[in-house]
Amino acid sequence: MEKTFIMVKPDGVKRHLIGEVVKQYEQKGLILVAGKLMVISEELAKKHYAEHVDKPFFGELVSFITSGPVFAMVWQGNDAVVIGRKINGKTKHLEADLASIRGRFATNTAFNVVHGSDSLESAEREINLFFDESEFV
Ligand code: RTP
Ligand code: MG
Repeated sequence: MEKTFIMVKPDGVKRHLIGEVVKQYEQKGLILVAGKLMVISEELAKKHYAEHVDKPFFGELVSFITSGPVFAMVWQGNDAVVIGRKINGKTKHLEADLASIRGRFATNTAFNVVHGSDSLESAEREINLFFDESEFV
């Protein structure tokens, strides 16, 4: 069984979309094994987005993701990583399928409501960054 790290970003929390995101994952049949509301520190944000450190939008990305509470989750199931990417939709809001979370709710590439791990390796890294063993149910 795979695990993936999914997060409702500050814009999604402000727009009251936690329930909508959780519902999509529950209805698809993935199992929630950890979850918490938290504010990300600058240190954690820089580690989480380390792959983007050289991108022109890195500074904005770190200030956005630390700007308010996020809802961090770990979902488990067959092919959880790929399913998570499909449920969330493509990064660029104009390319996101209209049935996906970003397709339905995002009107901007930067403020795109949700995060999802892009590979099994990323999922393991991100889960370890955000959760302790003791937080899994
Ligand atoms: P995520 O990591 O949030 O699930 O998104 P992703 O894999 O689909 O996209 P990624 O390339 O990892 O980009 C991370 C986040 O950076 C913001 N972004 N802004 N201004 C821009 O051109 C731009 N491009 C990306 C988005 O918030 C994206 O989700
Ligand atoms: Mg990514």
